[in-house]
Amino acid sequence: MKGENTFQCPYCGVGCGLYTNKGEVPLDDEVISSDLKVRGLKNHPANKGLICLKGVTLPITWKKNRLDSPLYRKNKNEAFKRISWEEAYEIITDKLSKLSSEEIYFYISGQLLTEESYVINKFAKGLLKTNNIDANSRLCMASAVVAYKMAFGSDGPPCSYDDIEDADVFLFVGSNAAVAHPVLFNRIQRVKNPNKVLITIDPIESETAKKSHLHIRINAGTDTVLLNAVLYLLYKSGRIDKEFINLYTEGFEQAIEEAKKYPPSLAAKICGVKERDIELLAYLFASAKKLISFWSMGLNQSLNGVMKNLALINLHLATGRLGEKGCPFSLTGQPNAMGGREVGYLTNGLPGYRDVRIEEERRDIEQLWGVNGINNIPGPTITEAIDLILDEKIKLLWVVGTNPAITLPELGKVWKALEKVFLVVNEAYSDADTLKFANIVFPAQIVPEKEGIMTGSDRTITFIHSQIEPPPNTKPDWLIFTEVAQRMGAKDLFPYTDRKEIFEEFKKTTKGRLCDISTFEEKDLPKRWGRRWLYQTENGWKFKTPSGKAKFYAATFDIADIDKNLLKEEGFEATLKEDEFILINGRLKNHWHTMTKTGKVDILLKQELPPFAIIHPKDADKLNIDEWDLIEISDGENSIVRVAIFGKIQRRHIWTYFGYPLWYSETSTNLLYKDRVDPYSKEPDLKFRKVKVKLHKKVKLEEY
Ligand SMILES: Nc1nc2c(c(=O)[nH]1)N[C@H]1C(S)=C(S)[C@@H](COP(=O)(O)OP(=O)(O)OC[C@H]3O[C@@H](n4cnc5c(=O)[nH]c(N)nc54)[C@H](O)[C@@H]3O)O[C@H]1N2
Ligand SMILES: Nc1nc2c(c(=O)[nH]1)N[C@H]1C(S)=C(S)[C@@H](COP(=O)(O)OP(=O)(O)OC[C@H]3O[C@@H](n4cnc5c(=O)[nH]c(N)nc54)[C@H](O)[C@@H]3O)O[C@H]1N2
Ligand code: SF4
Ligand SMILES: [Mo]
Repeated sequence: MKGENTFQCPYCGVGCGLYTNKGEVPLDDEVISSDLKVRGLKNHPANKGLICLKGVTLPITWKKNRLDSPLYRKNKNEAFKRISWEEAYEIITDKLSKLSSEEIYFYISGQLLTEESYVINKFAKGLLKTNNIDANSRLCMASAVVAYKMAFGSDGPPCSYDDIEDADVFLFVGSNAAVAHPVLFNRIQRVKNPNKVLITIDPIESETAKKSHLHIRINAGTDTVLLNAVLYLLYKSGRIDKEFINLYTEGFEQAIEEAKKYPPSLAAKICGVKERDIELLAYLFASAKKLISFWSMGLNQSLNGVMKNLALINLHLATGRLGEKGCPFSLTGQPNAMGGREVGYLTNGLPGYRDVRIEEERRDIEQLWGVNGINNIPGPTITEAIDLILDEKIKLLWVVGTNPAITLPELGKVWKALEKVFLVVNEAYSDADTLKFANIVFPAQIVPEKEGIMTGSDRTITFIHSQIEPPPNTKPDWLIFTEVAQRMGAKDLFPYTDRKEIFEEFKKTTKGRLCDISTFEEKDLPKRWGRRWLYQTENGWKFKTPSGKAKFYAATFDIADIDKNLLKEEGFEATLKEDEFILINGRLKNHWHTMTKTGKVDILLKQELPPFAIIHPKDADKLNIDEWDLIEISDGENSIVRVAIFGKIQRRHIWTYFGYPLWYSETSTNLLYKDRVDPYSKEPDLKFRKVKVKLHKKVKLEEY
């Protein structure tokens, strides 16, 4: 145990401040009774002392199945050999030197420290001069980022957690915050306001829906229509904020023209909701004291993801619900997806919320780094890179802090690509599924073994003090990249001997930018960058768009796999044959994605069902499916097997978990999702797929 005793939780984007006492790390599951405790930090602005079960059980995840040596194999059918760091560095530098920059690709993660994302981004864009770098945020926040930028000129979230305590209406659209952002949800539940209303829009009665006053059980993929209908009603009844619209926005007419296409009666049919629910939403947008809408993957991961976002932001702009009166609040998923935005780790980004396409911004960074020729064309996204691997254009893939063998869409194709490419993986655990395809493995340290910063959903940066000794022979990701760069002769660009030097360099790139943290000191953290209401000035609102005004958009509706005309004429069910369903998915309360950490915690595992899918009992009945039978879900090409569980889900929808690792379920959910993407954000449609469902095996309960 070393350093001060506080750190940020390495799980979700709430970004809770946690602390440890000075106990020994237990080697088994006795953590609850052991003398080592992880608890919520009382004076942290995100959680104010609260913590969830994933946070409490962190210590159990720290020691099991850790990698403790670099591994190598030339051929993927051979077993790995343990090699020294020097040998591993020799192999990788040799390999890199023989490839052109465009043959190399980096796929990184919102779970890395800001310093780490910064260094890897610099390695790609500054040293190799390639924009072949993307992160798992592409599967996550990309649509929200693009929509925020379109509407506000920047993707800095406009408000903060401080807005929660005096709000009265909380709208969750495609967000299961009770599961995915539990401490935030807990904070909302604690708000003492007799007029408080929680509403959830979700095809399934999620944990959040259960705890809400109203659940609007919408057909998957149709949120744009619902939200347009709400705008239409607000407009028609004159309950819009004309002053705000005139002073601070542009494009209102376009948005209304589009919204007019969806009168509530039509929208109700398309969305499978009651007209009255649309009226109620309009009423709340018009009359709430302060309305915050939270959204997450139910909106972002869609062919229509950016438009879903914009349709929601339109409602806030039309009713002037920013700042004192509310906020459109995109919940980030991972602990440091926000830090990733700050360093610009996607295909088009540069540090300090900059873009490779903007000459001046490129020059800034070239000057700061002392390099020339940063590439001005955004690189391919990760799903495009998979195709480029299969086309033999990309020959080396370096994966850091993500587990694409489970979480990318169209896994059949992804596995072929991972098999084909020379794969380098920085990973902490020996049982992560992506390792099955690797050539070189670098054993990585995790939070809170290493120190550094992360930024939570509301722009609050927390310092992670190292809490435990890392396993011997492991290194933090920033050091691995620094040492490789140094061996490639780039000591001037990567002179770091200490993580703090990277922090100081990164700070300089933010000077004068929206996310300016150039004066932040580690000792001041946790601290939020920007004003509480990011786009507010002394004289009203000023956005980062060229005109300074926020922008409405015509939020056009699109949907995959479904005949849109039939949908309008006859409604959702009419578009599906009797055994056809829409497969949706989401998260489990006690597990983190591919379970490399939470899967090691017995008390979390014991609460879990075998791989299951939730289906409406009436739909199941028609297919002769009883609860606990095994069912097969297929798209004609691939199929998965799940235990049928009955639940309150929209008819003809079926829900499962996407993150089961292969040791937990032999059949991976993402075999069924396609890599079709939103046209603006290139975020894959990871939540919507037409499938067929049938009985796989009748199961007697004794068999469980
Ligand atoms: N316990 C836990 N917490 C996590 C994570 C985890 O793995 N485990 N992961 C973190 C990460 S990276 C992220 S991105 C967040 C994600 O947080 P969320 O987005 O809240 O999580 P999901 O369960 O994926 O999706 C939310 C809901 O969207 C619904 N949905 C699906 N399709 C539609 C649709 O078309 N419209 C609407 N309105 N709803 C739809 C699903 O039924 C689901 O209930 O969670 C973070 N927190
Ligand atoms: N169908 C469907 N697919 C989805 C989603 C969905 O809702 N539906 N959600 C998408 C979203 S939002 C997300 S964010 C992704 C998440 O998908 P992934 O990022 O692939 O999932 P994780 O299990 O979080 O993988 C993180 C990996 O990094 C390792 N790791 C942890 N800490 C460190 C570290 O400090 N350094 C290194 N080198 N490794 C570390 C972990 O052991 C783990 O193997 O899944 C996406 N895929
Ligand atoms: S709410 Fe999220 S950040 Fe907070 S303790 Fe739980 S998993 Fe960690
Ligand atoms: Mo995510």
